[in-house]
Amino acid sequence: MDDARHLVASARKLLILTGAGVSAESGVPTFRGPDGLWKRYKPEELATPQAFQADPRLVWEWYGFRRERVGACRPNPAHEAIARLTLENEDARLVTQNVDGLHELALEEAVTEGLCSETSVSRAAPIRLHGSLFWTRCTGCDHRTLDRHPVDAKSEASLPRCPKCAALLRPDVVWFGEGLDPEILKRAMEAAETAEVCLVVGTSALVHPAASLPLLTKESGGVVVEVNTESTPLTDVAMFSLRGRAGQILPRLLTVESEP
Ligand code: BJW
Ligand code: ZN
Repeated sequence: MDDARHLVASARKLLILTGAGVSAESGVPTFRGPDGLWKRYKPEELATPQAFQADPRLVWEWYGFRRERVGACRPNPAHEAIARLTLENEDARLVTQNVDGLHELALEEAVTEGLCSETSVSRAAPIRLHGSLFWTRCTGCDHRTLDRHPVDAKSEASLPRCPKCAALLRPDVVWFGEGLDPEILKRAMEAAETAEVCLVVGTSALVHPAASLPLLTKESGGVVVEVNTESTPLTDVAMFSLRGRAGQILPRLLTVESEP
């Protein structure tokens, strides 16, 4: 832990890549853990454009359920430690696969507590690889909107529709087989290529291109540090792999102790 803490603290450029495990202690179910299943469906069966085309009501029901569940969750000490670090360190970047908005909430709470200004919050905002649970986009036109309302998924007729063209709205997230926003991916890849340390937290590292970002850091001469309750395909690539809960490890890992 001490060696990893010194390494992270000494990095001039730091990339933090997070996955569902960082929100597990907030009560957000991970995708592939024991509580990752919803009804009898695996996330891989619902998070696809094919599933939405075949049964938009079912897919919206799942997203409505997740919106409600995530809407009641609060950031945990891992989100808070990351928010503090990215607010204090201009050369730290946060890239997240999560769609739950808890990193953003931790930043907003830091402003409310007077720990930082609105300007530093926009600089520290996470690069969201897979979109957001609380945004929708139209399947027929370019309309996109923030939407925190409960979803009425009783029937196909009650699903949310576009105010501009009346086509079905869909969650503004990236499903399997869909390309990531090229501009967002470019920013994430640049951050990975220039990072001296890539700190990977709470991801199974199975989903690409997100899981390839730490490899970019390594190929560019940087090092990888992993925090996870279990080993992953990145464990062998990492210089340090810290086994345990993000909410317990990150506050210790990211706290710079002042010299006596
Ligand atoms: C804790 C903890 C605690 C628990 N503390 N840790 C290269 C190789 C092979 C395949 C591909 C490839 N490149 C692309 C692909 C295909 C595909 C893919 O990756 N497939 C693999 C699964 C085989 N990728 C795609 O399709 C991507 N698109 C793409 O590449 O497009 C290319 C293209 C170009 C041009 C035209 C068309 C296409 C898109 C991927 C989108 C992923 N979307 C989802 C759903 C988002 C919306 C939603 O939320 O509903 O994103 S799937 C789901 O997985 C979600 C997550 O962000 C993502 C990653 O999951 P994550 O975060 O790792 O969670 P878990 O549950 O897997 O892991 C949790 C971890 O936490 C575990 O390790 C625990 O141990 C740990 N943990 N508690 C610390 N307290
Ligand atoms: Zn529309």
